[in-house]
Amino acid sequence: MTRQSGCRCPAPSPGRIIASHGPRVVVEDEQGQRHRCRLSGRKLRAVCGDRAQWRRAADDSECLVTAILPRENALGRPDKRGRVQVIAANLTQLIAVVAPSPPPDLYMLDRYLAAAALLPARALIVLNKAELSGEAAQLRLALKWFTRIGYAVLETSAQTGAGMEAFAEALEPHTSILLGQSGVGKSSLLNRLLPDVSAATAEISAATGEGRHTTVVSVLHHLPRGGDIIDSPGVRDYAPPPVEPVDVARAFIEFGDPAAYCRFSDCMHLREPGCGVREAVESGAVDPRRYESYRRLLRLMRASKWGHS
Ligand SMILES: Nc1nc2c(ncn2[C@@H]2O[C@H](COP(=O)(O)OP(=O)(O)O)[C@@H](O)[C@H]2O)c(=O)[nH]1
Ligand SMILES: [Mg+2]
Ligand SMILES: [Zn+2]
Repeated sequence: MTRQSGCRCPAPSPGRIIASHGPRVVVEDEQGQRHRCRLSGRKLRAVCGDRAQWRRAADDSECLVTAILPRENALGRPDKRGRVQVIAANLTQLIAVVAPSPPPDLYMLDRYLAAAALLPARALIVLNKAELSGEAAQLRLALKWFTRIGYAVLETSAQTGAGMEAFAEALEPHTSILLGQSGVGKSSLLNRLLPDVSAATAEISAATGEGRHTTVVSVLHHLPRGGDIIDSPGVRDYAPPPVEPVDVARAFIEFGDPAAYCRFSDCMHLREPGCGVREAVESGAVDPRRYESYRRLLRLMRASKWGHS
């Protein structure tokens, strides 16, 4: 016996956070059993996707999360006070959903992809409402640039079900999160993947004591074909987390090769002489819109209270 004879506390075992609402969480153990838990200790913070240690309290009255294991990565967003609020942890894939309506915002798409590059996690672009072929034509053309620089693009229709097989396959080996402007069809896609998603969400939310307010609880769902998806209300107007201005260039993956030709190793690709990235923009190898997007994001990071200039 390694435990002290006076303590009747059961030993902690490993689990994963599948729902969180403040100090109330739901942990799934290694056998797939779910336990309603309280975070022990004021400093503990847990989000969906976290790996945790948990145990029953000595009097068996409740379960306690005693530790959060180190995170592989964490997706965060600045809150109103400029502090980073973590939305989900241990993600391997960010899915940026775009659609012909509402009018697509490619600068926002760049920011989702930037967040994926910095996490780091795989990025997948999903063009939903693809059955609206006329309206989708222009967006499809714009997305060719993203394919060219190495991003995976899938077309789906949550309405007709087209493309859902390939989408489910792309989700299989990953823990993913859906990002995208309001109205692009994130909830509809999730419903296609998991027809009983609202029932599952309500059940898990009830376990966190938030039964009625299912829209405020983040939930990790297991997909029938394999893979997990985190459904979080916290990503509606998602903006990428604070990054150092030098990190912004890293978030634009196609700048990597031309940046090797910059005269200065700390080139910010703005007005410096001998800039490989600006030359690539002039020669057409880098999309001028993406370069403009880089400058906008850099300005945003410098102006924001979270940026460091
Ligand atoms: N035509 C079409 N409409 C869709 C498709 N997917 C979702 N919608 C509609 O788009 C609107 C917004 O969808 P919703 O799933 O709520 O988007 P969310 O805000 O991203 O969660 C709803 O009226 C859906 O019925 C699709 O593939 N094709
Ligand atoms: Mg929605
Ligand atoms: Zn440069």
